[in-house]
Amino acid sequence: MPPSSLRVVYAFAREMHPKNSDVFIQYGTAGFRTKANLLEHVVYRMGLLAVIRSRVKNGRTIGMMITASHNLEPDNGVKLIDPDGEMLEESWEEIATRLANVSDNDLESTTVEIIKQVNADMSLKASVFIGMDTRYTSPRLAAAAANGVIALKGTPKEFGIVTTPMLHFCVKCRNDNKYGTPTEEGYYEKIVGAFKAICQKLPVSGDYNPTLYVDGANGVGGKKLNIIKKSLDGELDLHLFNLGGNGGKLNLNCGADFVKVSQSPPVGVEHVPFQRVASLDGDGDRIVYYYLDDENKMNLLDGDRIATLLASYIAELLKTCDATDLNMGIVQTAYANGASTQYIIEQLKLPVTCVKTGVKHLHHAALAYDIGIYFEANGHGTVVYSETAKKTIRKIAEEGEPEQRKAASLFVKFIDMTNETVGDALSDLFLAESVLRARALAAPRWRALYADRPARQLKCPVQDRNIIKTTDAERKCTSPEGLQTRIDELVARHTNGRAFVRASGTEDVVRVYAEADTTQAADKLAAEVAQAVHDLAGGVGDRPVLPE
Ligand code: 16G
Ligand code: MG
Repeated sequence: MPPSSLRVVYAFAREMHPKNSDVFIQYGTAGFRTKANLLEHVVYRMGLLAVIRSRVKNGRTIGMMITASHNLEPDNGVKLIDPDGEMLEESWEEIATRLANVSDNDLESTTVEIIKQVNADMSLKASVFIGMDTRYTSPRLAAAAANGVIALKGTPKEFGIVTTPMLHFCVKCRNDNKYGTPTEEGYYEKIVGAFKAICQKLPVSGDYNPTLYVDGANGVGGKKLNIIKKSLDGELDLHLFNLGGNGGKLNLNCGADFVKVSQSPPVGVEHVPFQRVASLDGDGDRIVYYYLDDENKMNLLDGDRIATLLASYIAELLKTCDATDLNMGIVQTAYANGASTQYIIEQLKLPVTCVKTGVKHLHHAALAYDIGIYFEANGHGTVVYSETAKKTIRKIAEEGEPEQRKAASLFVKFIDMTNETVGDALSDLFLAESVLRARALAAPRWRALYADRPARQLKCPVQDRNIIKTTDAERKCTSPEGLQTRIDELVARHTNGRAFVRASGTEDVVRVYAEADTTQAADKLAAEVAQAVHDLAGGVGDRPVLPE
C-alpha cells in the first residue's frame, strides 16, 4: 500500500477521533490507562497499531482490550494482546507511546515511519479481536478501536463485553486452533467443561463445602459467572454478589484490589462466619479469597496462597504420575509474603524465581519451567505448561499404570481448566476449587498451611516518581542516592524486617512495602520508609503518605 493511501488515517482522526488533549500518555505495565475522556484518540491509534502488529506477525490475530481493570468507573484503558495471547512485546510499548502522543497533523507521517521501522508488509491481511469491560465509556472506545483497524484495512471482530482473559484466550485460539475455539462459548466449553469433568472424578468429601460466595466487583467477571452458574450442574453452589445492579459501583469498596490492599471485606456481600468468598476485580483477571471468622476477623487468601495451593497439588500429581523429571517452579514478585516464599522453598521444596511487578515479567519467567506457576500477591496469576509437559502427561494418561493413569487424567483436565495465556480469575477459581475439593479442605485449613508475616503497603506522592530506580527484581533501590542505605538501616531495626520501594507503573506515586514480625512493627517500618522516600526522593506536601 503506498503511503498516499494513508490519508484515511488522518481523515478518521480529524472527523471522528481528534486528539483533544496535550497530556502526555504512556503505555505502562498494563497498557494505557487514564480518565476515559482522554482516551478516544489513543484507542483509535492503537487500532492502527494493532493492524501493523498483525501484519508484522504475518496476519496473525492481535487483541485489543478496552478496560481499566480495578480502577474506578471514570477511568478506562486499552491494551494490546500478542498472537499467543500474551501481553504486547515490550519493545513495542515505546512505539505505542509515540503513536499515541503525536499531533493529528503528524499522525499520518508517524504511521508511515512506524510501518517502515517495523518492516510491516501492508499488503497482508490483518485481523484484530476487540473486547471491552462493563464501563459505560467502553462501547464508544471500542468503536474508536474498530475505526483504527478499518482505517488501515484490517478486519476487526468485536467480542462485546468479555473478561480480559477471555479475550486473551480467544486470540490464542484464533492463532492456534489446537488450543480451543475462539469464542466465549469455546472458552466455557473448555474451561468450565474441564471443571465439570474433574468434579465427576472427585466426589465432594471431608471438609470441602461446594458453596462459594463471590464478590464480582460490579464488573464483568461476576456477570460471566452468572452465565456459567446455570451450566454447573450443582457442582459448585455459587452465591453471586456485586453483579453491577442495585446501584453497586464498579470496584468501589469491593473487588480483589480493594480487599487485598485494605485487608477488609467488600461492601455488598452477605457474610457468614468461615464461608469462603472469592473476590474478583473489574475485568476478571484477578482473584483473592477470604473468609471472616466468628469474631468478624478478616482472613485473606491472596495470590501467594493460591499459588502454593496449586503448586502443592500439582507436585503431588506429578509424583503419582511418576513424571518428576518435568521441572516445576514458582514465580513471584517482591510483594510475595516472605512466609509464602519460605514455605515454597522449605516445605514444597520447589524453586522460586522473583521478578519485577507486571504480568509480562512473571509470564516469561514461568515459561522457563516445564510447569511454571506464577502469581502476584494481588491475585493475578496462572500456570503454564511446556509442550513436553503436556505430551508427557497425556501419554501417561493413556499408557501408564492404573494409579498413574488416574492421576494423569486428572492432570489433563487440570491443564484444560487453566487459561495459560494470562492470569484469569474464573479459571483460577475453578483450579482452586478443584484442589480444595481434591484435598477435602475448608478455607481455615488452607490458610493454616503457613502464617503470613504482617505486611503494610503505603503510597507516597513525589515530584517525579521516575527518580526511583530499582534493581534485583525491585528489591533494591539504586536511585536516589542514599535511599537504599537508609532503608537498610530501618529494616535492620526490626526482627524479620523486609522493605522495598518502587515507582508505580499505573499511578503517579511511589509505593512502599514493609514486612515485620508484628502488625505494629510492619506499620512502623512502612511509615519510616515512606518518610525516607519523602525526604530523599522529593516528596510533595507535608505528609509522606496518601491513603490507599
Ligand atoms: C498492572 C499489572 C499488574 C500489576 C499492577 C501494578 C498487568 C496485566 N497488570 O495492573 O500485574 O500488579 O499493574 O501496579 O500486568 P502498580 O505498578 O501501580 O503498583
Ligand atoms: Mg484486572
